[in-house]
Order: sequence, then structure tokens, then C-alpha cells
Amino acid sequence: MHTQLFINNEYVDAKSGETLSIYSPHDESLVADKVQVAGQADVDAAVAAARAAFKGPWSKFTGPQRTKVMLNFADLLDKHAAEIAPLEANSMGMPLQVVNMILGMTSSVFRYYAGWTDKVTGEQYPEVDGVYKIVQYEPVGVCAGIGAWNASPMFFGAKVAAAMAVGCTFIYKGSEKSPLGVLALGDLVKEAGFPPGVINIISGDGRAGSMLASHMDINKISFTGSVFAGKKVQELAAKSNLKRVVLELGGKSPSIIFDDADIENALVHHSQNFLFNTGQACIAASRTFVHEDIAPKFIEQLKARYEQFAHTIGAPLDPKTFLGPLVDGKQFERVMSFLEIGKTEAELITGGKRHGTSGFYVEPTIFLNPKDDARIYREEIFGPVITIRTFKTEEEAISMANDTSYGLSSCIFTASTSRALRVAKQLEAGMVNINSSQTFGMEAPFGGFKQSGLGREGGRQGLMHYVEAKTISIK
Ligand code: TXE
Repeated sequence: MHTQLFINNEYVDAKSGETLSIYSPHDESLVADKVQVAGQADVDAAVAAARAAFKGPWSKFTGPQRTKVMLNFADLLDKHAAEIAPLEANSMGMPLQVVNMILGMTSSVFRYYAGWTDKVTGEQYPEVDGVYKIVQYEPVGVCAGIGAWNASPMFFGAKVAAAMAVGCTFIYKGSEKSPLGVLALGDLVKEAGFPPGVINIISGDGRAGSMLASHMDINKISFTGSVFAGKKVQELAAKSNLKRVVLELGGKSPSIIFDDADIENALVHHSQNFLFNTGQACIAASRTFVHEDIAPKFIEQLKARYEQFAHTIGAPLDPKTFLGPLVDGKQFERVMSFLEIGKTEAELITGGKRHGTSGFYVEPTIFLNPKDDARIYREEIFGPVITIRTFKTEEEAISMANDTSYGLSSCIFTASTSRALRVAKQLEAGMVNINSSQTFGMEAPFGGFKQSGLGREGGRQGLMHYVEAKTISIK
């Protein structure tokens, strides 16, 4: 377990002299104390290391040489996943089976972007008045990433791998709620063959995040977290040096289940898939709309599923556990308050209370027909709490689905392809899942409309945020 900052391929104490402690959300026991917290001097040191690496050895690496170290990293991550997984499970309560999936996605995204290192092509324009124009794409420079707690290693992967593919350098700040997993990646960065300073990893809370967002020698920042904090990042980025910004923020994603849907498939996606990571997923479809003709049967069966899943609640390190605790006391209080508010805004179908008497465990919960202005219907709860409303017509369902300030993901369950595509076209969301949920891959852009974010991660779109176009005119 590492608790120091990882700068210039070395683990070092923070100059700030400040530390933070991590407690298990399973039983509030101490997991790690003296996790080093980056202050301004530490952030400056990490940025200086990244700048020196960007101008120095890393700029000499060819595409295929970058591919090699990226693939080394992916292999090392797979090799050491078993040692890293308990760090996440103990810090933020993610069940071991879920952490292993997240770590697998992290090495996959490094392998995906390792293939891009020599494929960012430019353009050439026909001669006009004796002038030829060529466009080349150059690495944007020193980049920063800020991650949330719910899938820390994957946020690291999506941000850092794309930057490495095009030759940028990076300072990554994990969440203060789950710093240990990403800090452990430092050893793998060094062993993989990345030169010192190419990838730096620091810990700290919003203050360290603000230092990154406002740093005058960082060219681009990518943030995953709440809308509130994301707006702060963009504000500081603008007020400092107008660094490029990508924001992956919250969601209150809709799911529409039509009367011709495959009910069993819909039940799986609104129970097992929705409850994945204990509902702590930005793309969780937490606002479900069910056609009135199938609603009574669907709700009755979903209730039975939730009551079954309540039996999978357990300690994060227990391989049988599917539902772990919420990340910490603050989040637990937040979700518990939504449960109490929900009881005044909608009909409680199942759950609605704490599970057990210790640890931050919550019963998987279903609320039915919340009022239009209900907080449980409008706000991102970020827990195992789903709200269901019934609808009569396709138009009504689309209108309700779009009636939100978010626009991250969405789902449509129907047997009709033409209806699925007709509805998909009208949903205001960056991602639409047809007869599925939470299905995304790193080859396609991930991100949201409206206040769910700015820009994309994954695929070619995610990569192009790490380069700048340069038009060269030749006379
Ligand atoms: O997120 P924060 P938190 C939502 C979810 C959750 C709420 C708060 O509803 O209840 O956000 O969770 C850093 N400048 N999501 O507190 O505060 C912080 O250190 C720069 C949804 O964990 O956004 C951490 O590294 N950085 C989301 C990261 O931002 C700042 C996933 C996220 O912290 C900062 C997580 C600032 N002013 C929470 N303030 C999703 N959609 O996936 C904080 N940070």
C-alpha cells in the first residue's frame, strides 16, 4: 500500500505536511492513515516534472515506443490486479468482483489507446495560388486529471491512456475517498518503462483539485465528478490560462420500458445492472418509465428482485458480495436523507432503510410515481435507489425522459427496432442503450448532453481532446 505522492517516478512525502485517513465503509475501521495530501508546492513539483518530461525524453519516444510502454503497463496491471483490488474494496466499499471488472477495464483502455499512437493522421489541402496547406495534430502538453471515487482506476485509465497515446504528460489526482488504488499504479508506471515525470499521481481533496484547475503551466484538465465541482473546475481553468477542459459529470438517466419489451431482460437491467457498484454509477438509469399496461406486473417482479438482491449485501472482500456499502459516512447520510424525503414524495415499494446496524449499507429501494418536482426524481442520489413512473404514450415518455438538466445516458426497452431508433433520435442524452443498460466501450465516445458534461472520453473523440491542430501553409 502506497500513501505517498508519486512524482518523477518516485514516491515522496508531501511538502504540505498534511495527511488524510481512510476508513472502511464496512466497519469504519482504519484502512490507512497518513495518506499524503498535495499542497501547492507539491502540485508545482508534479507539474514541473511533467513539463520536463514533456520537453525531454518523452518527446523523443516514437509512437511504437509509446505503444510498448502502454502495453507493458496494461500487462503489469493485469498481473498485479489481485494486490490492488483490496485497496479499492477496503477504501470505498466496492465489492471485490466489481473492482476486478473495473481494473480489467483500465488495462483494456490502455491497450485500446496503445493502438492509436501512430494513427492520428493529419490533412493536406489542394494547392491554391501556389500555397499548399497541411494540418498536423500535436500533443497539447502537460495535462491534469481529477477523478471521482466510484471507479477510480477506470477514470485514471480513460484520461491517462488517451494522453499517453499522443505524447502528453500527466498529473492525476484521485479522489480523497479512494486514493489507494491509483497510488499503487505508480510502481507499474515505473516498471512499464515510462520515463520519470510522464505520469505523476497525487492525492488531496478539492483544494488540490483547484490548484490543478488554476495552474498556469497545465494545458488541459479532465474532470470526473459532480456538476457542482465540475463547474468550479471550468471557472478556474478559464480564469487562469484558459486550459482545455473536459467534464464527465453526473446523471439522472431515464429508461423507457414499452409494453412490447422483453420483461425478463428489463428486470435484469433494472435490478442487477442498476444495482452494480451499489448504484454508484454516473450512467445508472435511476428514472424508469414503464408503460401502464405492464407496470403492475413489472413492479411486482422488480420488488421481488430487489428483495433477493438485499441478500447479496455483504463485506466488500467477501467474493459472494454483490452489494457493498456506500463509499463513506457523508454519502450514506446523503442517501439516507433521500430515502426519508422519498417517503413523502412517492410510494415506497421496497427498501427505504439502512441495512444492519454497522457500516454504510442501504437496502435496495424502489419508489413509485414521485411527484414531478420530487427531489428523488430530479436529483442524482448516487445509491441503490430507483424511481419508477408509468406512462401511456411514447410522446409522454420521451417528454418526461428529457425533462431533466442532465443528459448523460438513457435506455429504451422495446421489441420494435423502428420505435427504438425513433425514440433514440429524440432522447437528449450522449448515450442511448437499446434493450440494455450501462453498455459502453472505450472505442466509442462516452459523455453527456446538457449539464452532464463537456467533451467526450473514449474513442477518437476522446483522443482528439489531447491534441491541438496546427495548419502549416507552404508557398
Ligand atoms: O464528488 P466531487 P463527491 C456526484 C454524486 C455525489 C456527488 C458528490 O451525486 O453524491 O457528486 O460526490 C474533486 N475543484 N458524483 O464529493 O465533490 C474531489 O477531490 C477541483 C457523480 O465525491 O465532485 C474529487 O477528486 N476538484 C460522479 C472529485 O473532484 C474538486 C462521480 C470528485 O469530487 C473540487 C462522483 C473543486 N472545487 C460523484 N471539489 C459521476 N457522475 O460519476 C471536489 N473536487
